Amino acid sequence: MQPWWKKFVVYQIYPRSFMDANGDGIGDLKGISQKLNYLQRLGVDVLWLSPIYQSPGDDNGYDISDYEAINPEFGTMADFEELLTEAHKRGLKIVLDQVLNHSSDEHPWFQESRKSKTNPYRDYYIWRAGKEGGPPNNWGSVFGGSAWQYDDLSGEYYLHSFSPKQPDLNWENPKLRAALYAILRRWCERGVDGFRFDVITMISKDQRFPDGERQAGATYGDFGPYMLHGPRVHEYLEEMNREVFSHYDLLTVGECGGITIDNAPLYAGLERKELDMFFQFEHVDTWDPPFGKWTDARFDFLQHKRLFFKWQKACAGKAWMALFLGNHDQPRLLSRFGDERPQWRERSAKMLAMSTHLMLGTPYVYQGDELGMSNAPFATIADYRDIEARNAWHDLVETGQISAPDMLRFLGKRSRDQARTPMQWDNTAHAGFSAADPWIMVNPNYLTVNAEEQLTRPDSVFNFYRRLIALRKSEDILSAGDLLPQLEDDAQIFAWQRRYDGRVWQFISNWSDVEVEVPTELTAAMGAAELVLSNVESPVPTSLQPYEGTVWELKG
Ligand code: TEU
Ligand code: CA
Repeated sequence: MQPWWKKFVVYQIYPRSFMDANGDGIGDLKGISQKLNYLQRLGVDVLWLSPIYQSPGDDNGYDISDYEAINPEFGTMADFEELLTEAHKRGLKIVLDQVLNHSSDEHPWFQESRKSKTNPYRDYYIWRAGKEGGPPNNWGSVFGGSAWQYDDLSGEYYLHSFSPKQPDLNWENPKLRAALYAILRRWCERGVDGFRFDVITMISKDQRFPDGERQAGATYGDFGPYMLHGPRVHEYLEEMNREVFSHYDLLTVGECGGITIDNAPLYAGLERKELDMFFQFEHVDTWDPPFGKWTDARFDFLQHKRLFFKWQKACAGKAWMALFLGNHDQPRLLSRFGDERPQWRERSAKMLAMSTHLMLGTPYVYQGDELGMSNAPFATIADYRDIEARNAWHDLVETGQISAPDMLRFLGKRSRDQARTPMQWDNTAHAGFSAADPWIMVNPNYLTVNAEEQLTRPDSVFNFYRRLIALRKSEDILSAGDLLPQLEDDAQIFAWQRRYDGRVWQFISNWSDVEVEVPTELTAAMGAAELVLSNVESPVPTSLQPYEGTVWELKG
């Protein structure tokens, strides 16, 4: 029997921006409960909630100060229990986000750890003496600045891969690991159905802590080789599996930045006992010179296609992959890979949905993508809320490296806040998200792009997602069939076949805004093909309209 999650679709909720029930401008757990019928209607099976725990909010909840308390902004444990019960009644599973690479500096463990070099919690974190009047090595943090913070209470530095308010936990310490596993077990006992593990590829550090390679002109060195896929990461995951996962029926997915086709079968191998599936980020973490992610360059279609085919081939029969084009750390997928212009908005949103849901793996829908939500017109840096955007402004604009207009353009294309604007429920004030001014601006296009309008319109993006999700339930070919890449060098068409049990499905899609002919190598087999699903009216197998996506069953 296949594990249940192979036929399932996961929906990611960013609680701050999903639905505000108590009118304080911040989404909350009661808000999610109110929208369960909507999610059930969409047909998704699993809800992954971005962190809901107590947190000072330096990184919107990815800085946890109590792994077992609910953030009061989101509600109470009773609200969580009600959400869990109501979700389960509707056949919806709940997967929690676990941030175990680091905690908040306000976590009691860290508060203790700081106190002295001999405190019993000292080794819950990574402390080192400085070198030559500076930090222990040259590593830079993901959010800018050094990855080490000096703490004068004990005269040592602690490691923080992200913000200084997110000290890295020391997985070398068996007591720390046991404490984390106990936390996970208690959530399982409460009835949660799985976990998404934040930056899980980073939990094991090279204990030599050497300097990292420094790009020309850069202030800091790269910690990558010493922190990604560190020496003990698989040992830890096997241990966590043995201590926690093996006792429950769970879905576990790793946020596996930097994962490669060689180590993916270790992290999420079908025969391994680590994680069920992994996220890879090669198609979204694209870097352009000279400022890395801060660029307004359009994505490269051929590169995008080749890397998905690479991953699909590498996973076949070996590992299981999570499929996605956007999440809470990325701009809106429609703005990035599709076309926002009114004539193409809905069609390209549907085509992108097909290209994800018709692959082999488990599709993830990020909240609002099922409506074709797009990037917001943030006008000034004051409109941005995210620590990454604000730090980058400080590091790059205030130092004169990038002009303000250029940086605003780059942020408009790449900032994480693009995915964090409130869900667009209807065309009333604040898009029906809240009775108050939301914590971050609403995209003004909510007047036309909203759930209420789409629920009743048969050809809406929402109803197209519904059909696509239903297809995965009714047709084993999508969850179990092989995937055969086609036209690997074609600059506009993304096409593949799925094959299972003697049946063949042909998917073809046009990623450009001009009509294209379908090459004869594909049309030759399409003679008696029967249409399964399309995003255009009256599709013909020999040519594709702009942003057309169609899937056919081949006969004979
Ligand atoms: O993200 C890990 C991560 O390194 C990136 O997604 C990063 O935030 C992005 O590339 C910056 O451009 C996870 C969470 O998903 C993210 O929200 C957190 O900020 C981060 O970990 C720290 O917990
Ligand atoms: Ca609220």
